[in-house]
Amino acid sequence: MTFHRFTNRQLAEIFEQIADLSEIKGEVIYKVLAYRKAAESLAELNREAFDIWQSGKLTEIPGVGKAIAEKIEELFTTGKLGFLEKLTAEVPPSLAEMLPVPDLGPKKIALFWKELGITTLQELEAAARAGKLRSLPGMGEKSEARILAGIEAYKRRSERIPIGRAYPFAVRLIARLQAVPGVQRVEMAGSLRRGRSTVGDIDLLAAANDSNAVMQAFLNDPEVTRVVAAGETKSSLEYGHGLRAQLWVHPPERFGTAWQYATGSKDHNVRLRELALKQGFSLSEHALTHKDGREVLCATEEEVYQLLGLPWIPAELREDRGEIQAALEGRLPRLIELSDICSELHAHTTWSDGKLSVRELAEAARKRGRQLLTISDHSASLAITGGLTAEAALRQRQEIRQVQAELGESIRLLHGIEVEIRADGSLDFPDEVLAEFDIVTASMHTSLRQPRQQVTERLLKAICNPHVDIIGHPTGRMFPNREGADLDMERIFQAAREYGVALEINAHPSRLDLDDLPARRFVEMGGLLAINTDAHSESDFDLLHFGVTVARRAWVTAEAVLNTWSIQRLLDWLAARR
Ligand code: DGT
Ligand code: CA
Ligand code: ZN
Repeated sequence: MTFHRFTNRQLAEIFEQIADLSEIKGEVIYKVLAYRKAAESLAELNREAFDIWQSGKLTEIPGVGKAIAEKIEELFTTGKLGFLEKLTAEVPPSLAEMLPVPDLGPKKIALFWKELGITTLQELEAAARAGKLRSLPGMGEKSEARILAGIEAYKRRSERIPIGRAYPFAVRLIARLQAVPGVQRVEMAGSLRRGRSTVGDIDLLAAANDSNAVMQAFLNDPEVTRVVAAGETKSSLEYGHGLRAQLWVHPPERFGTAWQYATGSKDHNVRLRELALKQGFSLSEHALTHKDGREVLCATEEEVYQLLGLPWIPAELREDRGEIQAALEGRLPRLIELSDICSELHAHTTWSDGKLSVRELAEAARKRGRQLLTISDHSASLAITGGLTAEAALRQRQEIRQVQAELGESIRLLHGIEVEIRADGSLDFPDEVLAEFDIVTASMHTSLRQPRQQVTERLLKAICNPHVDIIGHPTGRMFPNREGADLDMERIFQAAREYGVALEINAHPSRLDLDDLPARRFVEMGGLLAINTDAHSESDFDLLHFGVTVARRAWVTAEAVLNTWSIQRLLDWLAARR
């Protein structure tokens, strides 16, 4: 029997769609919520649901009960879902696209559909402009205008913002707000502080006794295009270039509870509030409050967690992925830190598409305290980068030796290569050429849209090559809009662990590949990671923190990351592989 291997993402989308359409249909809310919960849980799963199904354990997935498990099974066995087919025959699927529009709930969507036959956002906008909504039951001129404004806001609101854009913007904003008199501190909160690779908006939190001055400074920024909300403790803005930011201001003695709240995630906060309740507290944005009404103010987050009997939990872990349980049991990992990194294992020079010479690159790395730098230019078949031929690599090796002699012991240089994994899984250089490099990173840059089976086999072939030490940016994804290859990660991870090949977390914010969940899974299996900047210019070295943040979100300790090892240990590891 052949099965239909739906990915977790596909399954999540299916249950999300069922939730949306059931809600518009008027299904009881607990059923709608159950579908949503299942969708979320499937999307966050760090193993393929298909494999879980094959071991007969679908109902062990949080939020997956008997009814949902049966639907998943029907999808795997038949490739279809009768329930969804019936539902979409009843409720036009395009209606679901209107749900995220402000002021437009499921009830109104159903009303417009049933009364006016409206099934798309464009039709709705046209009807609102023509004044056709105001005469419907429960509607009026005002609610019609609100819906039009909601549609406009929705269209203006762009996609999630890559962290590589949001972070530097937030750093500048913080510097400006910190300079306002009376402001004690300004910090990132929300998904930005938790280090997600994309953020919905920039959340900032300021400590000040009087919010007025800092709020005014926030609002009176020439780049602001729209004030979404302006209040004493919270304001929210849009900027011309599609960024959104909100600022909370709290008195310093309440900063801890406020910062904890605003950092989220929402799910982490929900769990924490449950824990607080069990201990006779209620926890809000403003304070911990005893049952008897007495407030306990917390100036720091440490106090909040301590009062609940927990160690402070690093922001990157606050995703409700088991961190509170781990904290309760005293087994939070000692997360890797930026300062643990001493080697860069992936960087480019003018020999391919980098901007710096070997000497300049080495000096840039040394200036940032790296003790070891691998020069790893592209190999020849990646023509757009002017990659190296085997013969050019030999000349480059001479130059690296020369620069090493000039720089002495201040930094150790390795001669690496970022060898192209061709569409058929073969590498750009024959074994005898690869054997001459100190370290070999193999990467895919082209034909990423190959079918799952093919692209997985291709990468497996590279992992099994005895000369390959690291796989660079394993999926090839790029923000904002290139999806990674459709890899069977579980097989990749097993092979990489078996052959002792490290997988990269590419720190460039347009890549962040591997991302947090797969990296966590791989390390839990015993795999090794490398965190590299893939520097093509001097300033690229400063992007390393983005990669470390991904690793922290993946619960990774320094031990699992090659770049934290002493030079001797790294060289021994490489020697043992040769
Ligand atoms: P984003 O902006 O979509 O990337 O995600 P977040 O996590 O930054 O979420 P956002 O911006 O909606 O809210 C910022 C923080 O405010 C969030 O991380 C936690 C807190 N928060 C928001 N809504 C709620 C809520 O309903 N309950 C609780 N406990 N916290 C909330
Ligand atoms: Ca946010
Ligand atoms: Zn590269």
